[in-house]
Order: sequence, then structure tokens, then C-alpha cells
Amino acid sequence: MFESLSDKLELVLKKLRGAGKLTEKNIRDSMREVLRALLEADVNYKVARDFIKAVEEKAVGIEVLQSIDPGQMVVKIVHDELVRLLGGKTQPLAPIDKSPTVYVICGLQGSGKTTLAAKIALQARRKNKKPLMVAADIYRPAAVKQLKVLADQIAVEHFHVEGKNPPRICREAVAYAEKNFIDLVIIDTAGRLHIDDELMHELEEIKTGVKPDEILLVADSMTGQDAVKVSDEFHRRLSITGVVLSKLDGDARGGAALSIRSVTGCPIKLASTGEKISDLEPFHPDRMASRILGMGDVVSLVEKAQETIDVEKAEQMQEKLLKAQFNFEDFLDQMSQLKKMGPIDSLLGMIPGMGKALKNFKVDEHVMERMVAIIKSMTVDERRRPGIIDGSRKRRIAKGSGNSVQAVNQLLKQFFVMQKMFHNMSKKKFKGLPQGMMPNLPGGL
Ligand SMILES: Nc1nc2c(ncn2[C@@H]2O[C@H](COP(=O)(O)OP(=O)(O)OP(=O)(O)O)[C@@H](O)[C@H]2O)c(=O)[nH]1
Ligand SMILES: [Mg+2]
Repeated sequence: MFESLSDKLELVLKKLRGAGKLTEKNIRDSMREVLRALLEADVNYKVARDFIKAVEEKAVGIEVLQSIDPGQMVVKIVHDELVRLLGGKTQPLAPIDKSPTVYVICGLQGSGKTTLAAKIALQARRKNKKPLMVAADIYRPAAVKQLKVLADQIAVEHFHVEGKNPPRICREAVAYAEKNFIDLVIIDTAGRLHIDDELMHELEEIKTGVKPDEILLVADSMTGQDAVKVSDEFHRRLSITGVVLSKLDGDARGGAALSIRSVTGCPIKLASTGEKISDLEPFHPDRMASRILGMGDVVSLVEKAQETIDVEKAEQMQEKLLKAQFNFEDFLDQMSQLKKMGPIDSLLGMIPGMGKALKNFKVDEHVMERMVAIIKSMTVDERRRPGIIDGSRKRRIAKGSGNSVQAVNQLLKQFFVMQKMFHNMSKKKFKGLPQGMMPNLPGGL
């Protein structure tokens, strides 16, 4: 699926990449074409319009990186927005950690509920959990038999009692599970042609009776916008906990997948991708976005370039350090960068010679905060030329930052020790930095 949407998006974005320069006009023109492609893929109109608006806003104010052409940046923005639209992070099912955990499966007729019950049971069994498949569809004559056949195929126990209504069957199934060391009860409910009150009420009763850990709605992705409407209705009536997109192996245009999360606010948790019982996967928004866009190489290229900016900054800093030109302004700059990068001790430790020199320099957050406060109380001139800080300036800085003169002295002393150390390093004609000096940047560059 998604092929036609992918092709169209690729075409539009290729044109934009060829344009070389990004202008508001060519961004807007391209976005109009992206909008058309989304609507043709049956994406909900409001969702598509909001999507375009978000991409446009980000693309117009884009900070273009040297090594990347602007069109490639737009591809990355579209990709990130797609991931967001699909729900961001992968959302796992509720853990099977009670005896029993209960999942209820609901949805329209023929959407793939019974198949899903078997698929989930098989995955649970593979994790060494003991599942129980419950037939709560008493309306379609062959429904109970179909569930039994599937359960037998994967050697999973099934449960049904003749002559009782579905809420009763479900309650008895849970009671049975409690007594028989079942880890996961999977309740397969009756399909409905459309949303009707009577069956909805029955589901509400099941929900009250068994207090499920998951209520999964199976939405047939082949039905496009209908799947979105159905999900929305079910969610409003039952507060479902997750959507399962079924038949993603078919030639659906993708609109349902792209709209459901945004319209209902309910996460898509699983993707059912075939008729075989093993065809079930967690729903990964980022992988799905890459598939839709079909431009994984461009996306990773831009990510790399974005990381390189940080590398360039860090390299400039190293040069300054080695020339012993760094001052308190750089120090402040580094502090904020370091904060973004993670544990300070480990970062400092990666700089050769630094670990030893700073052995007694206990890095804790309070000390850092105090240092920043002191530096911020200096004038720009003092930060650039710490040598001019005499006694009266020290007293002023101490007062301004709420510290003692001693603390100011200590900071200055540390600073001069560091400066001297780097000065010595540069005198030894220390050229280039060995591997490992760079802090670990995100992405493992
Ligand atoms: N290609 C494909 N077919 C699927 C998928 N999931 C289910 N099916 C097929 O869809 C048909 C209906 O599946 P069921 O699991 O019986 O659907 P149901 O929702 O239980 O149907 P009712 O109980 O009648 O409401 C069957 O032929 C399944 O093999 C899927 O992910 N991909
Ligand atoms: Mg069924």
C-alpha cells in the first residue's frame, strides 16, 4: 500500500530539490501538490490541511545547512511531520502481567477480529504466556467454530458456553482463567455491519464486566475514511485503548493510517499485514513514515548534517582551547552545550589530560550552577579578559551572584589552571585531537 502516495510525494519533493533555492512561493506550490496527493490518498481533509500548514511553517523559516540542499531539508521536515501524524513513538500493548490480563477485540464485520485474536494468542504463547481465546460472538452461526479451528491450529485453549449472552460468557471466561493459571484472556466479539446501539451496549456491558486492560478496535485499512469514522465512534462510546490496522498488505491508499491517530487521538498499536497467523507487527510510526516517503537516504543525510553542525562548533571550541584563547564567554557557551549532551563528568573525562587535571574538581550540578551565576555577574569585558579581575571587581562579582569572594577566587584559579594546561599542550605542538576526544554526539558520529 501507499505506493501511489509515495510516488506522488517523491515527485513533488524531487522537483523542489531540483529548484536549488527555497522561496516562499516554491514551498507553497509544492505544498499544494502534497495536499492534493494526501487527499487523493484519502487522508481526512482537516488532517491533510493541518499537516501542510505545519510543514509550510517549518519550511519557510528553515535554517539551511551548508552541505544540504534546501529541498532535502524539506523532505526531512515532511518525514518528521509524518511520524508525528502517525503517533510519534511506537505504543506497545498493555503488558501481560496479571493473572489474567484481559484484551477485548471489537470492530465491524469482517475487519479481522477473529484472525487478530489468534495472532495475539500466538505471540503470547511465543513469549511463554498462557493465552485463552474466548468466543463471544453468538450471532454468526459459524463464528464459534471458526475461533475453535484457529485456536486448535496454534494449540491454544479456547472458551465458550452455549446458551449464554456475551457479557456472561466473558465474565465466566475470566473466572475460568483465574482458576486455571491463564495469563491472557483474549475476547473476540461479534462483528457489526455498522455501529448499532444494541451491540454497542453489549460491548459496554462486557467492558464493565471484565475490566479489560486493552480494548482494541480492528480497523480495516482498505475502507479508507470509513475506518476513521468507525474508530472515532468506537472511541467515543467505549474509550478504546488502541487501534489495530488490518489488511495493511492490501492496496489501500493509506488515508486511514494517516488520519486515525489525528482524528481519534487514540494510538495505532498493531499492524496486521496478512492472512497468516504470524502476520502481525507492532505499528512503528517512523518506519511507516519512511515507507510512505520512500526517501530514507535523504532523511538520514539531513540528520547527519544536523549533527555535523554540533561537531563543527565543538571543533572550533577545541581550537580555541588549544590556543589558550578561550574565556568565560566560551565557558558559559560550553556549559549550556554540555547540559544538552548529558553527564558532565563523563564528557570532561573524554578530553585527554582533563580527567587527571580535574581530579579534585568535583562536578556536581550545584557547583555548575554556582559557576554559571558567578560568570553571569561579570561584565562582558571581564568574561573576555579574566586577567583584569582585581580585588574590588571580585567583591562586586561575589555580591552580585550571592557568593563569597572565596568562591570567585576558586573559580578564577580553576580557570587559570585550565588555561595554563591548554597553553602547555599547544606548546608541545599538539596537533589534532586523538579519537575519543569528541564528546559522544547523538547518532554516534
Ligand atoms: N490480507 C489480509 N487479510 C486479512 C487480514 N486480517 C484478516 N484477514 C482476512 O479477512 C477475513 C475476515 O477476517 P476475520 O478475522 O474472520 O474477521 P472478523 O472481524 O472476525 O469477522 P466477523 O467475525 O464476521 O465480524 C478473513 O478472510 C481473513 O483471512 C490481514 O491483515 N490481511
Ligand atoms: Mg469474527
